Amino acid sequence: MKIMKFEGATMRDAVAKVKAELGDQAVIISSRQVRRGLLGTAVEISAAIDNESDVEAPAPAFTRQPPPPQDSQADVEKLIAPLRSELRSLRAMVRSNEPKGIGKLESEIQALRQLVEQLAKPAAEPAPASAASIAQAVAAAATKRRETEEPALIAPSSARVVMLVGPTGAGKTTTIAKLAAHAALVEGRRVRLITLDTYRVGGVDQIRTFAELIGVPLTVLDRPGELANAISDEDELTLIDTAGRSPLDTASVVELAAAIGTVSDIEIHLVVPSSSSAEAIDKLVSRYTALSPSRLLFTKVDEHESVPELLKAPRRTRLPITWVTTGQSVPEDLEQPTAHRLGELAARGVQPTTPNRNHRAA
Ligand SMILES: Nc1nc2c(ncn2[C@@H]2O[C@H](COP(=O)(O)OP(=O)(O)O)[C@@H](O)[C@H]2O)c(=O)[nH]1
Ligand SMILES: [Mg+2]
Repeated sequence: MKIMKFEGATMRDAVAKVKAELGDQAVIISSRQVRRGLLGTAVEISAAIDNESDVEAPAPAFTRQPPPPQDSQADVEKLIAPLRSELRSLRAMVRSNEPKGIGKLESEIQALRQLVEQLAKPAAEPAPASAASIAQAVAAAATKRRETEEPALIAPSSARVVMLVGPTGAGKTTTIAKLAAHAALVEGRRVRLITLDTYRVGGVDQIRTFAELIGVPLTVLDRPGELANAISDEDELTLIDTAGRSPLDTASVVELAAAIGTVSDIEIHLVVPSSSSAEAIDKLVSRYTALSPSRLLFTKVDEHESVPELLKAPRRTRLPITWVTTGQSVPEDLEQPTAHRLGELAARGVQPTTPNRNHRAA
């Protein structure tokens, strides 16, 4: 509280001074008449003013807090509005006890959480390429290349002229008969047989018997050089039987190779008895190289409990298999195996109960 004294000629003058100085809130505590000069008097007033009244007085500008601007409040409201409505719908959902909606909501929240976590994660730095990782990548690429270049185990026959070559007694003539029977009797194709096996006594008789039984024409050639002229476009399939010769007789292979030089669309199958070792097969392949056989034909698979070379030889020699033979019966014991079937035959041979025993040549 502040107390001040005011003096006026009259009481009215003194009060006016109080008010002028301290305002209407001032409280007059006391007043008295005082002597002034020899004859004069004056009125003295003591007045007080409460300091707290100052609070009501306008404060200095810098102490005042500015009210939030109208625009930012509107922005906040804008942001909050969708949340409010979301909350309202959530409340409504919970109140209406809608389990389906809640489940959906939960999964949405979960998805959002995952998204936020992902976004929050620092981007993964690409691993620096180390020598080891480069070597790994190179090795993987090489493996892939090897896989794509992996020689085929099987391949269908696609030529119009098919010739069987191979050692004596391998089963060439019997197989020719099976193929001819299948093509002519099952597929109804126009088939011709040609034999070059005039070397061995009885060779022609054997195939002639088959030709007559099946009902297909047979051409007997004394010399391989006559071959090109014997092949006719009118025949849909020409099957050529050849004589087996001594492993030392390379001249006959060269002669045959020369004879077929002018024959187009010919496919040569190297006939391999299933008893052959890997080494024997490789020797056979190199012996017949001049003829460039394109297939291996395994015979007598039925005589073995397993024939691993059915899988190994095609890969090693890069000569796939079209047919295998599984017995002496003509025409039944001939199969055109799938790779899976080839695997079965390689592992277990011909099982007596195997239902697919007689896969007919396609
Ligand atoms: N067990 C069995 N014997 C076969 C098979 N193929 C041919 N043979 C027999 O092997 C022998 C020789 O057959 P052949 O066709 O004359 O052989 P080629 O000299 O190569 O013409 C004959 O007794 C055939 O019956 C076969 O798949 N399984
Ligand atoms: Mg023969």
